[in-house]
Amino acid sequence: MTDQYAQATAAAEYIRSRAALAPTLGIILGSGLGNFASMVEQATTISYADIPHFPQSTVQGHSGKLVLGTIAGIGVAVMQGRVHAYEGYSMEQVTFPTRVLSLLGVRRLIVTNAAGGINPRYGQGAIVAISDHINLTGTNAALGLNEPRFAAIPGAGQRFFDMSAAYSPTLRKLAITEAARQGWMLNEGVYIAVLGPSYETPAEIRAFRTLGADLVGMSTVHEVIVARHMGLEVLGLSVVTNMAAGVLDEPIHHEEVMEIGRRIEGQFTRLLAAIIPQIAAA
Ligand code: R1P
Ligand code: CYT
Repeated sequence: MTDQYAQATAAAEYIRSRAALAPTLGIILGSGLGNFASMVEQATTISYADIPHFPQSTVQGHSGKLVLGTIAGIGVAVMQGRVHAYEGYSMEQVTFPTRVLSLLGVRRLIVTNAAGGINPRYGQGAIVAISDHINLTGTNAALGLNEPRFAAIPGAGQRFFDMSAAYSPTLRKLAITEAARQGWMLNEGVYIAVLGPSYETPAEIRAFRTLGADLVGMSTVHEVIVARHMGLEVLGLSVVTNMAAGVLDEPIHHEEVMEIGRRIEGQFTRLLAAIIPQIAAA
């Protein structure tokens, strides 16, 4: 087994050598949502390929760049794209960037994704705050020897850790209030994660609805599990890029997923830009 802590420390040291600024807020941008990174001021952009041990994004719509700088004066580390287990990466590789963000000083994390809408009340293009998740990927991000040195706050970094408020109710409420202020309703929903890369079948989606899921995707839960292991506070936002299989009688394409991500960019950017200073102050 690799020494993930040593590797993450080396990656964080390399990033610090390139960017003086210490981020306190991390943002992981999902499929088609990468353009948000252009909001970063005083930006230093680092390719994942240049960072020691960092996994490479192989999926379209995930450009594979880490952007460090400020938004509204807050130090941020924005990941333009993520890696997924279905790309063939191990749990250690999938969670590596989240571990590195924490070592850089990130204590709050906004995870975003493109998701299929299971809840028929959602429309295509809806932004939904994740209230909880169901990890149906068949594996767990914290697999392997426990590494207490990853604790970001006292008491974190334990072998067994609580997931009962994994998606911070405080941060969620703040996002819901801000959306209402901007004149729209931010719904909450449960995200179910599958391994992928095949999209779900209509029978699976019917089953997931029965299980209590509102959204489906192939990411996020691993990042959130290690974030909670380290004691980071998490806000999760999904963009409903398509209705899930069988909800509408239409096939699902990744092109459409990316296209819808780009289409809601304005609304997504306005929400994030407004909540970032509030999250930093919360
Ligand atoms: C499928 O279109 C891709 O969209 C979602 C799925 O997880 C999958 O990777 O992307 P993100 O979750 O990375 O946003
Ligand atoms: N859509 C998506 N399933 C979907 O239907 N973006 C991920 C997974």
